Amino acid sequence: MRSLRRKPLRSLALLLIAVLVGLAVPALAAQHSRTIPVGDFYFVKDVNHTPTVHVRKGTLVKWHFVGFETHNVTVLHGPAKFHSRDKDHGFYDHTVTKPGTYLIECTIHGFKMRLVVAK
Ligand SMILES: [Cu+2]
Repeated sequence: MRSLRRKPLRSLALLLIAVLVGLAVPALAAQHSRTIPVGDFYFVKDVNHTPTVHVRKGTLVKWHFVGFETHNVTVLHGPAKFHSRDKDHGFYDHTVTKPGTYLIECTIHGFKMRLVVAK
C-alpha cells in the first residue's frame, strides 16, 4: 500500500522537526544577560560616582543582592518604569525592551546607577 510506504518519510520529517526545535531552544536560552551587584551601599561597585552600565535592548538584567542590608532597584526616570521588592539576598531579573537611559535608585538609601539601553 502506498500509504504504508510513505510512513517512514513522515517519521523522517518529524525527526527533522524535532532536531530543528532542539537546535532552536538553546538559541533562545542564550539571551544576552548582564549581572549587576547590589551591595552596601552601591550598584555595580563601591565608587564615589554614579556608575553607568551599557546593555543592548532585549538584555536580561539580573541585579544580584550581595550586601547584608535590604535594598531595592527602582527606576526614577527612564523610558519604562520598573522596580523590585525590597530584598537582602537573591536576584531581581528584568528584561529591558525600551532603549534609552534609565536612572535607577535604591529608594531606601538613595544610591544610584545609570542603565543605558541601546537599540
Ligand atoms: Cu539600599
